[in-house]
Amino acid sequence: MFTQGMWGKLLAGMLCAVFAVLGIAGTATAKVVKVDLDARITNVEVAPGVKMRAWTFNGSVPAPVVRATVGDTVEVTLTNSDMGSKIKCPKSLSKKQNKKKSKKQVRKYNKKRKNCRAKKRAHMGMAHSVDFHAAKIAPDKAFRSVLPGESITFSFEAKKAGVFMYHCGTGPMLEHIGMGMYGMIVVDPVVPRPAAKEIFIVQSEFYGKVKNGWLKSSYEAMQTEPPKYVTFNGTAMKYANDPIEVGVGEPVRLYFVDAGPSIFSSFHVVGSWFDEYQHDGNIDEPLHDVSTQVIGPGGGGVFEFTLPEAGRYPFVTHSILDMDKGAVGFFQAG
Ligand SMILES: [Cu+2]
Repeated sequence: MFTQGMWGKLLAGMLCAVFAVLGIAGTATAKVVKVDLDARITNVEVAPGVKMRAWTFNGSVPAPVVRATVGDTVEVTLTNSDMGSKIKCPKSLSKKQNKKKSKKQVRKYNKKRKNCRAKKRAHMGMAHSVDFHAAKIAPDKAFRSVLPGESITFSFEAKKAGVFMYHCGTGPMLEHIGMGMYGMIVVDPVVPRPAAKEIFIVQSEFYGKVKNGWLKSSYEAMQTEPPKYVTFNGTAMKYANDPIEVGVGEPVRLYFVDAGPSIFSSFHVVGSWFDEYQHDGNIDEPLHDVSTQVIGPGGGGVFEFTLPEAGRYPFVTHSILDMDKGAVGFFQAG
């Protein structure tokens, strides 16, 4: 979980930090927010005791929360460090080598070589890109794919306050998002929102079968199967096992993104309702007194609420099948 208090630590701890330097564009306080994203493969925990070899930005799923203010220039540099595995496979047999081996030995050797080459193909470095939903920009230039070892830099002005997804947009996008390449950007209004406890949640789902403590994810599973896990911040049951502490009556602001790739969220807090819901974090036209809110893949919203008395309050996607797959957590009040 990312809370307001952890924000500074999170930034400082990232190998590829998201940091800001003073600039001159926009309002008097506008700045340039530099965002360094590194596309690389990392092992992550998608459920208690279950790991996955994920495709990531900066080694985590979801990727770090990026934060800017309306008027800021967001300068994104994406470096593609996904060089794949250096797997060496046996060479094909020469005629001379072939003659020296029995038919059974040749079959065994060729099978070993074929399996190795398939494994190598599956772990080859590949192109990646990054698409920011907070940007109004020509995507064929800014969001274009970069090959392993290359990088791209582009800038956009944060024009609209809100909460937005960013993700790899390289095809097949289902696979690149399904493997873990997404995060959240929060754009604050120039006049800051009132003080509140801030919580950042990305819902997403993972596909495949579990074998020996590893989720074997695949593009085919994403196309043909229901998800194995539906998660808040990348791990099934994360906040069921480690509840988020909230003060009784304390104003809570929850920034939410549904990264998908394909499952809608129906977000709800048991025992409370949302005093305010801002779709995409749009401060101009909030809804009031919302019990349950649908947010589709690629969308986001800001929930404002309080917990009225001491107790344990589940927060869930009220799409119950998905809740049972891991999209449930607790707020502990008092
Ligand atoms: Cu990608």
